[in-house]
Amino acid sequence: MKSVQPKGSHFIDGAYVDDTAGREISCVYAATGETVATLHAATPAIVEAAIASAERAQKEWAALAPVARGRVLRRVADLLVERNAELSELESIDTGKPIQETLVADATSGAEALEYYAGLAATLTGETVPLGGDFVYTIREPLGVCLGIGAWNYPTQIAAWKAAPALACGNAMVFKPSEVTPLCALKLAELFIEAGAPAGLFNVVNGYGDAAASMVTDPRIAKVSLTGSVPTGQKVYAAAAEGLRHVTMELGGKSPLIIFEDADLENAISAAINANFYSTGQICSNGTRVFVHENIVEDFIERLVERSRTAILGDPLDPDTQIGPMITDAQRKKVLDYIRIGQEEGAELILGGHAPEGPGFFIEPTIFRNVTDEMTIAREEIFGPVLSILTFKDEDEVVARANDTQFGLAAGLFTKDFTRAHRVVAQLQAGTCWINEYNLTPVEAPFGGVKMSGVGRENSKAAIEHYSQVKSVYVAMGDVEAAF
Ligand code: TXE
Repeated sequence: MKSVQPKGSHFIDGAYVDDTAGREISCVYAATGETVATLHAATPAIVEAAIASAERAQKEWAALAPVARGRVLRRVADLLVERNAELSELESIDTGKPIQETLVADATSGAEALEYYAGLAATLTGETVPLGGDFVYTIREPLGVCLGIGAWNYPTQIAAWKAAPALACGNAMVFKPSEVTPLCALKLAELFIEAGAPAGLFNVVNGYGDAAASMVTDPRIAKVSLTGSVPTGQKVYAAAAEGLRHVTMELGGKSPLIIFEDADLENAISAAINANFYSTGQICSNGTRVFVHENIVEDFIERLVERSRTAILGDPLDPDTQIGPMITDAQRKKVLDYIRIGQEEGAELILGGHAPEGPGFFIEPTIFRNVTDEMTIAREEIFGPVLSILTFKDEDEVVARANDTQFGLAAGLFTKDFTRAHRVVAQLQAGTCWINEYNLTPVEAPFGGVKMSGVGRENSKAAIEHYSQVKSVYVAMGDVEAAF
């Protein structure tokens, strides 16, 4: 494996920096278990430098004409597209995701976010409110320095999805990647400088949860946007509340995918595969509870298993590989535990379920049938390649069961009956729904959760509301009346 050791553990004020007093962070290639880079977690001095430089850069950035800010974001988008091959390889090494996925889903998705918000930057204006003589105008202002905290499944995409709207609104960002995938955001930070952004506008601070926690409560941080698990979300939300900071929380899910009797079966199976095995199942919006109408379940299972058997597991850097390893050995153990619990609770394992021999943190694509609503594998987020099939008889029943979860990130359904599709979607408790598709998240559409899956929305114009605030200015055109 070629060296992917960065020139420093953090990227602050336009340059790589390090402080070897920080606790070690080992970057492990999940396909072999070999260490490919070693970094040091941020010390208080690193955190201080990052926030201070972001605070300086934010003032300079916010003073630019919005179109000039957009131009910088656009250049970053172009650089991401130009360097896609190199960045995708790094993403595959950082996460273990197959190169055939990373080439189309990571730097490219980040580029789309930057391109979208580059265009939007110059359109962000206030409004004039006539009052019959007097009037009010509003100014859309940045919040200041925003803190982004990332998960390990999409390190480039998460950093770009957070930075693009934040920066378009005139904020600066300090980004803390997951300690498991610290490499990709550093590259994004380099590209911001290459594109002409002021030093400090997008700083990357690597470290564990405590480094992020110390920034959440820093008085100079105006907003916190986290992608991660529900327990971390609860902690970060509570800590941010102390200073009444703005928050966006993109958390976990246990989303339903409902296959009605009249569905196009092959399309529904393709969606179930994408909704469970893409990125080795490590996607928050995955449709892991697959509800199939009882009249078609046997045909559905036969074809699903037949197709899933052909999945090619292997080296993520091999273009033929379709399924990579789990992110870490700990995550693999956690998923294998869920597979064991599923069997113990009476679900029928019909495909996979094992960790193949050899190096790396692989798990076979796994399918359970005869899963019931109260089973652990139907209630908890597994975050691995484990698909559960549940059956249903009628629409009202499946809607109630689909909603019977603490989560509400996403939901999907397959039917040819469009009246039913819209009727069901209207009742589903989920932030994002798909009709006859699954897991497509274009930047043009809002993305986020309801219930325990989150607060706020990423992407689209909706994210602007979460990275800016409105000042209302009353203008009097006449004399001031007073009682005495
Ligand atoms: O997430 P964490 P982890 C789920 C998935 C997985 C589990 C754990 O089920 O098995 O979460 O993954 C930082 N204050 N998801 O450990 O712990 C942490 O350093 C501030 C779902 O990666 O939530 C990391 O950068 N920050 C998810 C980030 O929070 C803290 C995607 C997320 O860490 C902190 C990934 C604290 N007190 C995992 N503690 C999804 N749904 O998208 C930790 N962090």
